[in-house]
Amino acid sequence: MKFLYIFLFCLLLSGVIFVCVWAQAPQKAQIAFGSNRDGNDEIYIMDADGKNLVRLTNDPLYDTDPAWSPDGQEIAFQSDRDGSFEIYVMDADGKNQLRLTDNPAIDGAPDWSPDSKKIAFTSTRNRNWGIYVMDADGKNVLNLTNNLASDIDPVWSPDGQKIAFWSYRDGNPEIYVMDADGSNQCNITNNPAGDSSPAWFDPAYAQAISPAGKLAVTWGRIK
Ligand SMILES: [Ca+2]
Ligand SMILES: [Ca+2]
Ligand SMILES: [Ca+2]
Repeated sequence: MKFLYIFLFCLLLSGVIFVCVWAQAPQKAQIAFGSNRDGNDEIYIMDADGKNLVRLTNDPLYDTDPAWSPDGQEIAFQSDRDGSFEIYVMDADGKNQLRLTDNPAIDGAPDWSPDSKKIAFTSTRNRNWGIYVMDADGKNVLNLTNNLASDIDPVWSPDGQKIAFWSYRDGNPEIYVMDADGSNQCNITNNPAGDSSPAWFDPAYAQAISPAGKLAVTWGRIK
């Protein structure tokens, strides 16, 4: 009888392991990009080797600047299909295209938080370019920068704690970092030349999200 229980327990455990590993199995690498190859700007995806090209948007106006949610489920982008540049989101296969912003100003440059729950973006809705953040469903829009100079191109840090951007507030383009709630805005370049287009890299985070690392963590937790 004890043998039977051990056998059933092992059977159950192997099932749990299979489900967990299957759920964590890395998806194939894909690239989203913008192109006007079909007559106007549209969003496309393809495999990392350029194969299996699929067009996701199909309207006569601009659809640009795709940003894949870190969980791989959705793609945010900007479009002026409704008259003003707004931020939209769609499933990664192009279905369920949904407008998140609704404002006569220009809204663009979406960037997802690492947990896929928020989107940072740039907007001209308050006199000039500023950095804003909203929930992934478009609710709770918050202005994180509010000054007379332009603040643009927010990029979320891999740990979700900070947002980098660039700003003209000190007389020439500089790279700034702030907390994700907009506090502690700090000029980290501070020189008379133009400094722009920040991009994050965090080695600890890169290891944590690599497919091999993910699998190892999963197995380690089950054991
Ligand atoms: Ca289009
Ligand atoms: Ca708008
Ligand atoms: Ca500078």
